[in-house]
Amino acid sequence: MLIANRDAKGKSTHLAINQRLFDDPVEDFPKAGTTEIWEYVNLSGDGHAMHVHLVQFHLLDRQRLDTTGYRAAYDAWIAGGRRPEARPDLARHLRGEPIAPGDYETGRLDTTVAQPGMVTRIVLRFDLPEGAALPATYIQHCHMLEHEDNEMMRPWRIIA
Ligand SMILES: [Cu+2]
Repeated sequence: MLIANRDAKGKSTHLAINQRLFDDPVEDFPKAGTTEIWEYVNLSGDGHAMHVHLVQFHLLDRQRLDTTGYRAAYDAWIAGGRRPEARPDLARHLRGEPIAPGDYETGRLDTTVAQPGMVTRIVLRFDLPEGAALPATYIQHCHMLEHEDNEMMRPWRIIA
């Protein structure tokens, strides 16, 4: 999940996840019952308190990245039509080794800080509440009010 300013002026409250707005079509379809690693790639200058509804997760690690290079590659990918096979390779932009979570953030979480200039990796299992029907829509968002109210929120659609 890319966290970045979405306007040319770079307003710190005008951020987006994957350069999409909340009401844009769902693009992420985890399968119910699967365990997945998701990455928050924070290209903005601030930390963001990323919060996931209905699923608790563990913080796996964080790793620095070359934000300028990755932003250029990502913007070029968007300009080229977001073809899945042409998605920029995040691994090429990573810098240094993964950094383990702090002692205070090793338990089950529903919120973690995506630090600026870093990839923050979380591990989550997409379990469904008893009796829930598929497909189900789960939400993730930044918990800073000015951000979540300015579209820094995206759905996941959980499928069978
Ligand atoms: Cu935020």
